[in-house]
Amino acid sequence: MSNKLDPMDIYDIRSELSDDEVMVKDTVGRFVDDKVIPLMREAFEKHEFPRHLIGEVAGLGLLGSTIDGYDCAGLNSVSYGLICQELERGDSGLRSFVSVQSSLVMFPIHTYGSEEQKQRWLPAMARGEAIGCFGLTESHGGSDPSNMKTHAKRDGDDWILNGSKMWITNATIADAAIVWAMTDAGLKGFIVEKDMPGFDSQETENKFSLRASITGALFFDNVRIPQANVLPGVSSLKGPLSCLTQARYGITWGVIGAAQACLNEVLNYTQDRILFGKPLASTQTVQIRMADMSRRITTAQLMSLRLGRIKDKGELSPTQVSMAKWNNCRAAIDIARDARDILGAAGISAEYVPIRHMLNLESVITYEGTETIHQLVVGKELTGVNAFG
Ligand code: TGC
Ligand code: FAD
Repeated sequence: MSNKLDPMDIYDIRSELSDDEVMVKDTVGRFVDDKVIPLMREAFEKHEFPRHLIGEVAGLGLLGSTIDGYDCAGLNSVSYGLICQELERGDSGLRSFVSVQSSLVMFPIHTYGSEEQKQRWLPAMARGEAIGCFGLTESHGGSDPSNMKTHAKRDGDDWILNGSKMWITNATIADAAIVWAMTDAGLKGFIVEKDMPGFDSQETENKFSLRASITGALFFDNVRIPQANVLPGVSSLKGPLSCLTQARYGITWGVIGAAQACLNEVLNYTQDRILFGKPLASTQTVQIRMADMSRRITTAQLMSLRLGRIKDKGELSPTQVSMAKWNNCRAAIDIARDARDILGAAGISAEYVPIRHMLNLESVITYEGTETIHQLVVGKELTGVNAFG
């Protein structure tokens, strides 16, 4: 039997990519193999985000990569997806950093910001010299951001911001936080700068997931924000939700990378693991389990590629993103859990990647809309009935 298919790319997605997209994938892939994978195990165990990688990530043009101008790379959406996939093959934490900076901070500044805000923040963020975070979730329920308590009141030319945000990626290293708050004039986005009096952040410790990523809370105690720091283009929840569509799209690709890393690990392991006198890879049940991983990865790849092509045509619907975020996160977490099991006791060791990816994916399937939220978005599309209310 021929063995010509790439086990990580059974349907030859690579042949569907342009030369530029292949170059992006291979360049980021090499960076991940050489610089990211060797240090992620330790970073995860030490509960540390490898900050020194920010410069290299920026140097490769991976921050705000789809933005045209402002020192950004101006890549298409498929390239952005491939970047997420390759980074998350290393670790979801580094992909999270790039997702937040690109889709949740630079995207809203670019899409809804004033020219002055764009000039001030985008080039610095593309170079990794300024870090951003995105504050939407509050302690009383992240799934329902319309029930937001954080609020801002007009005071002359300024706004006075009060409230708090929880579970915020990059919280304690951010130079600027995009903070969503209710006002008498509807929901607005504020660029809160790290040195503004009354603004504080605190890291969330003891996480069992995304340990190589910084997560924290943001606190606002009468923070005075000048009008110049308000995003002029947002007046409703649609603003932050549109940012989530960008980040969720990237996640659909990212989790494919995590799943590929897990499949790759068990493909290797089961060749050498001899049980009952033969390699584990030769048993029917283990082959079926690995074939199922491959089937699910292939389905996810096809969904994300199609999504990217639709997005590049400007025809993307948030419901299509929800379906892929649901499908691909579910596939990846199931693959990681099954890969961990195939490794037996070794599967609980950090020496092998599945358990780290499995633990990370518990966050990834939760943030940017839980699985249930995405199922209900699809249900609403199909039935026309809103099950959230
Ligand atoms: P709803 O009435 O449905 O919508 C309000 C307005 O927004 C529009 N809209 C969207 N627009 C763009 N993209 C989307 N995904 C959109 N979803 C809705 C909608 O058309 C409407 O527009 P208009 O013109 O009619 O005003 O709002 P709702 O309050 O009923 O909520 C719907 C729901 C539940 C889907 C939404 O609240 C939701 O998505 N909840 C989940 C929240 C969430 O995902 N939070 C993520 C926080 S950030 C994060 O997790 C970062 S992790 C990053 C990392 O580390 O990688
Ligand atoms: P809840 O909203 O309290 O949900 C609890 C459970 O109820 C879930 O299982 C959910 O699916 C279910 N549920 C909700 N609604 C319904 C319903 N209508 N019917 C049935 N079941 C329902 N947020 C940010 O704003 N910025 C960030 O940078 C960010 N980074 C994060 C990083 C990490 C590591 C994590 C874990 C989270 C991060 N989040 C961030 C928060 C994330 O978006 C929220 O955790 C997520 O939206 C879910 O909110 P919640 O945790 O409050 O859960």
